[in-house]
Amino acid sequence: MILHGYFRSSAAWRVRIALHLKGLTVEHRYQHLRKGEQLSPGYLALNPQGLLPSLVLDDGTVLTQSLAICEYLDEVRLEPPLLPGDPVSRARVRAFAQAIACDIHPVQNLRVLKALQARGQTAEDTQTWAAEVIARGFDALEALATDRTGPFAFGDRPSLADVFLVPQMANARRFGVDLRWPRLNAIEAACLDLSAFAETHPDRQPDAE
Ligand SMILES: N[C@@H](CCC(=O)N[C@@H](CS)C(=O)NCC(=O)O)C(=O)O
Repeated sequence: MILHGYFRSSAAWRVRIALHLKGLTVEHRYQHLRKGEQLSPGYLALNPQGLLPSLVLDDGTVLTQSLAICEYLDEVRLEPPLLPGDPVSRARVRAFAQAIACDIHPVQNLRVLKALQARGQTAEDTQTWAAEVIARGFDALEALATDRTGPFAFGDRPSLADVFLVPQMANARRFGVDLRWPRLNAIEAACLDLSAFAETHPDRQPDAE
């Protein structure tokens, strides 16, 4: 398989973590977001959204959207599971991951910040707004993570909730958010003790700048 990513893409980092947890190795190809390589004709032919990540399967099938990719990996490689067994817990883990993927992360996207700046917002305004969205989202995540029975967001092993949270916390730092959420901080620390999270960290990627 081939993973198209970029060291700083938090959506690509989610997939790197899931692959590592599943013990799967892939070839990595890099699209430099600041140089606009995600919008090159070659990449758009793979992913018409022009977003990272994309995962190309061995038969050439292209999968897009990090949540869909992570769930695909969870379905084809059952161990260790990234979703709990019972339906209510599964829904809660998915809700946590989707709060990040659908509600918190999208507004820090390069194209969104650029579009706002093209409409007259200063870089400082857009950064401040992005940081506010993250902080409001993290208030909710801290409240959603109340029934922890282990070191991770939901239980004693990492789930999709953790896979999505850790990259978002790195984004929060980049946007200058003061990380004042004790449960989220404890979850992140537990995750970063695992090689699946530590070795896939943006700073440790070959394309890191
Ligand atoms: N919902 C998508 C979001 C993907 C996404 O926003 N990727 C960012 C990098 S983290 C990107 O490619 N941005 C390029 C751009 O804004 O042009 C997913 O989860 O895969």
